[in-house]
Amino acid sequence: MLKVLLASRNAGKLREFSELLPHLQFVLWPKDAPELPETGAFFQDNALQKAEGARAWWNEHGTEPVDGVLADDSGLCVDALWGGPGVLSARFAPDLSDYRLKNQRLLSLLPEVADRGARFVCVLAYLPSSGPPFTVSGSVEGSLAQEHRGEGGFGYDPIFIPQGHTRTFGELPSDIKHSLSHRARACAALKERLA
Ligand code: ITT
Repeated sequence: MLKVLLASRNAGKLREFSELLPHLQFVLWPKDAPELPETGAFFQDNALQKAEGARAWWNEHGTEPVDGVLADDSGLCVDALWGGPGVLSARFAPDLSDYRLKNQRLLSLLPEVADRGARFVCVLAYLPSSGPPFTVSGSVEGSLAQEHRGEGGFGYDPIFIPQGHTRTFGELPSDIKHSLSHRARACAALKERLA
């Protein structure tokens, strides 16, 4: 079983990775480790930057050897907001800590008649202990709900309705999210590359 350092502090992502990639043994990013910078303009840049930052820190401070380092950069891209908040999804509305309020703020930015099209995007960067790094990605098309609906998932899930459904990711069971989400698709591509 590959032992992989998961360079993320997002509890929602951690839960999904353990469900989507049960054949990997994850080593979690320690609580006392530094915040990993993500200053790029694209998901791919940020995923690689986080993975490289994590590997450099782990090489010096790590407590056990790992076979690889995995980082995820993801976000919600809204058509009527020119693709925003996109790579800035984690930093949207920094004055609000509660996602119910963040989601209301985001929805309030859309004019009533606006196109509600949106997609979730996920880029994973993998750095093997030997061999070249690579990235894989996944996305899911959908639309924005009129209001925050459901308590499942995390982040923007309660305002995102995947194409072909009427319920938000916050309302749908996690196995449905895992059958079509941006992260599930990126994880399927990662699995194929690691095989
Ligand atoms: P790490 O960098 O530690 O992994 P982060 O939360 O800062 O955690 P990102 O920079 O990739 O991660 O930000 C992605 C944001 O997009 C995340 O904070 C959520 O708000 C949102 N997001 C990503 N995937 C999501 C999903 O599956 N469901 C709901 N929201 C999601």
